[in-house]
Amino acid sequence: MMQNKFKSGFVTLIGRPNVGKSTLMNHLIGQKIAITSHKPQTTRNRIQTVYTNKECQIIFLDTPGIHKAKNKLGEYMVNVAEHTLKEVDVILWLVEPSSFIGEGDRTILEKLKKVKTPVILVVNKIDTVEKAKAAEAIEAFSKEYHFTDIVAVSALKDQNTDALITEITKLLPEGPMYYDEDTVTDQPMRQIVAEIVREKALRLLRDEIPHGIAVTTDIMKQRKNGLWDIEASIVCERENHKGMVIGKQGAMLKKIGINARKDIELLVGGQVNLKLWVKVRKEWRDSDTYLKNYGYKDER
Ligand SMILES: Nc1nc2c(ncn2[C@@H]2O[C@H](COP(=O)(O)OP(=O)(O)OP(=O)(O)O)[C@@H](O)[C@H]2O)c(=O)[nH]1
Ligand SMILES: [Mg+2]
Repeated sequence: MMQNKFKSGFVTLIGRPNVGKSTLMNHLIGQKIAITSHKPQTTRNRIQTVYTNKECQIIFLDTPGIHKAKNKLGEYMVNVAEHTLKEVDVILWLVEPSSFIGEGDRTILEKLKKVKTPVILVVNKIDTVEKAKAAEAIEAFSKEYHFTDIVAVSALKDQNTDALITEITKLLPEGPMYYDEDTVTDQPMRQIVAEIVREKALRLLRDEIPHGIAVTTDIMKQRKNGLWDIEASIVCERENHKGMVIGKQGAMLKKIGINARKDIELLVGGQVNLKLWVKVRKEWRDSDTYLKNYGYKDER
């Protein structure tokens, strides 16, 4: 009997903000690497993760939601997402289960029409609608583009995600294992730590502040007894935002720290002593220097 050859390749997840790209990627790889929240524009960088089974290795690229940029950070984010379209074997386009195709999705459609890469339409969040609604969405979208495949899933409830892996595998070329089978990500540890802190801030803070926040990991050292000493800074745009991040008698900052520490301990597999600082950097989202300092560098 002929042995099937091993397959491997790169797969990007793109779509409007908040459609569930990061949630889906985390579920596909079986571990939480990308941060998620109900606020749009959560992901700001390309997050690379690895899925491996007996037949194939898939390298997923989670990307920032494509939106109308309002500052240099936004431009950077959209650029990161669009850039991946040209460097992958398969594109997963995530959409909400709605038959209304808005301006945001139309913009993405135009971009997809310009590339030759196979596109799988992923209708996500099917747990939130009746089956008929999901079918209507599929019909509406399939009129607009010739998708290689269409898969309806619930990333959150992990519904039908196996089918998605099967469809992706069909489209991958023969190729080597790029990473050993235990690798889940090659994102630097310090970056994941900063992202965890940002996630907790995003989830706990009022709407106006989170978008203006950046987090850096300043110190990360392990003591001989195994304990990790970690210091991170939360950067915000205004003095009054700093006050809100700290909260009454430090209550908010404390909450962010407690939540973040739990996740970081799971990540490093040990005890963590986490210290958080809060800084103000006015208009950092429009400063090339600050963007670079906070890890939002131009890809290429
Ligand atoms: N009910 C339901 N909610 C979902 C599903 N997938 C994601 N969500 C929720 O949708 C919100 C956004 O999820 P994310 O994964 O952060 O979305 P994203 O597309 O990565 O967003 P950006 O990074 O901002 O572009 C979160 O509150 C998720 O819990 C799903 O299948 N069903
Ligand atoms: Mg995301």
